[in-house]
Amino acid sequence: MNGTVLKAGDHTLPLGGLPRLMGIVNITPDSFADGGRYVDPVAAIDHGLRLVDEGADLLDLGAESTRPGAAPVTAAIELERLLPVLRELRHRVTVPISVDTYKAEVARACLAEGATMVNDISGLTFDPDMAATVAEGGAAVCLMHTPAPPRTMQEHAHYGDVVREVVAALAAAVARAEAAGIARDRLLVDPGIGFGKSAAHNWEILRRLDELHCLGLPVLIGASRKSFIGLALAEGTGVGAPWPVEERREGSLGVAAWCALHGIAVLRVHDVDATARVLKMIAKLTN
Ligand code: HH2
Repeated sequence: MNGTVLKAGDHTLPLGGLPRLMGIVNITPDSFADGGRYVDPVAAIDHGLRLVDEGADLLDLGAESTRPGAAPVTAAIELERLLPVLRELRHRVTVPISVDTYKAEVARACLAEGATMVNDISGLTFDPDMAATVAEGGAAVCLMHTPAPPRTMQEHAHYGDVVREVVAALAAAVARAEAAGIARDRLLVDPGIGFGKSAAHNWEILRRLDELHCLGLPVLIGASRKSFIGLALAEGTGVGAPWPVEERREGSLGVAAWCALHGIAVLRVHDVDATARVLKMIAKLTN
């Protein structure tokens, strides 16, 4: 994938070397890893600025937790949380700002306020207006796989061959995007680690990352601090499983290193500083 770029609004982000880092800003009371820490707009803005200082190439603003079992929030609540943060950050950072939403109304309002990418966990399936909204806004879009909305997705964690089924679903999402007029250089695909998948499914997808490249599009992976990492860390330690979220940093970095060695274009991470340091070492080893 050397020589490829991601276009997001007027931004052009070169891809093809080591992964780009997408720093997570969760403006939520209940996100699984950092719920409540950045629900205050000032704290969220400071966090976004810090992530960019630490090396984030993109920011992903989210205002609705999509952890397993999470209840949806209204578009009005999402916008109430997102807009003050977006309005400030868009003038204070030069990196593209993505909004993590599956609601076209939220995406449209954020694109009008300076966001240039939509991170849609549903791969353009939950809201019939999303594909046109992204196309009209000239935005980039991350097409993620989930078999169902967060509240019920773990009931759908049943696959024959998880990688083949996820690839087929992502190919359908790409077709939806192209039919709506979204150019391929505005697309990312994401297998949706932890979304309607067991820990075994997540490891299977990660072991077989190379197969995701058959779509011919840059791949984003969001594994940071997820519970399958906490479960793996607990194995053989006698400590109750899974390890708590604040103890999953090294595990997340291990997975990030693996992704970097398997052609992943973008890593969606909480710990930008530490991940950037891991990538520096990998750059030395692979150049
Ligand atoms: N994971 C989460 C949210 N959005 N988007 C993409 N494209 N890929 C992911 O793996 C992904 C995502 C869940 O992580 P987080 O935002 O930290 O937690 P929460 O949903 O509880 O806010």
